[in-house]
Amino acid sequence: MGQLEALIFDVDGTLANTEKDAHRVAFNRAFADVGLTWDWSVDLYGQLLKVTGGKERIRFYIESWQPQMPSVGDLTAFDLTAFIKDLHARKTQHYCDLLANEVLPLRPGVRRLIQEARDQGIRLAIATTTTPANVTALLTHSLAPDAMDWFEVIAAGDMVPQKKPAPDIFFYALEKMNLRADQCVAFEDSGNGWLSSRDAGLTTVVTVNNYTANQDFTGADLVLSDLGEPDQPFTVLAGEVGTWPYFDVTLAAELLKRKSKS
Ligand code: XBP
Ligand code: MG
Repeated sequence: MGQLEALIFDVDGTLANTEKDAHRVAFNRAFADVGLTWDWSVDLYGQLLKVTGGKERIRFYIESWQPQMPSVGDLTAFDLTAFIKDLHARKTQHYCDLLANEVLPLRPGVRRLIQEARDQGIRLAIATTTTPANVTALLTHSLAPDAMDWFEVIAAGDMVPQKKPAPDIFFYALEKMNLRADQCVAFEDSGNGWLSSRDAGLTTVVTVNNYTANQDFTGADLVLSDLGEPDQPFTVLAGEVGTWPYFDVTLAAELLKRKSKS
């Protein structure tokens, strides 16, 4: 079992609560652009989140909620793919505009932990199913203008054939960093994300949110309300942290050490 070398972060739901107020809103704006009356409510979006990836989510919605939509039902499989691709490109533009215009706050402890890792020479990476442009928008506007340079690898979207819950995106990030799973700690917020990091062999810390609090994280190394801050301790939902009030680099290293002994 290795020494801690890197932290690998999921983006949506982990760095910030992007789904309800940003991705969902952007999807609805894209639908309106092309004259569709589809409205993804907060509740419906919660159901749709079981499918990762925006294009895949739109397809799942059409198949399950709009099966007889004539303009879609008459299309060939190729045309449906092109229709979804166009809709999704509009959604990505809306998402990036939204994050540029109203800054979405990072979740508790995220900025502190990233800064601490940088100060201690711990390497940083991103592993997400979202589109690369969305990662740039969030990191640049919500973390720091030069934050893209802080991450050695940004593994995102269609860079791998299979999105989460498949482990491919984490394997991709590990390969690019030339690291083994036992040298890294991953941060996730969802059941799909946890399955992905687990199957990549990564020690995983889950920080839940409103959409994911009731999902199954059996086997995760730690399940927390959030990363916590010195004046705003986390709540531990599963796992053992002793007296640690908030998540820091030392606790990440401790989790790897514990695993090597088990
Ligand atoms: C995040 C997602 C993403 C976004 C949409 O999952 O599922 O698909 O909702 O992004 P995770 P795109 O946090 O597990 O990576 O529309 O750009 O695909
Ligand atoms: Mg996520």
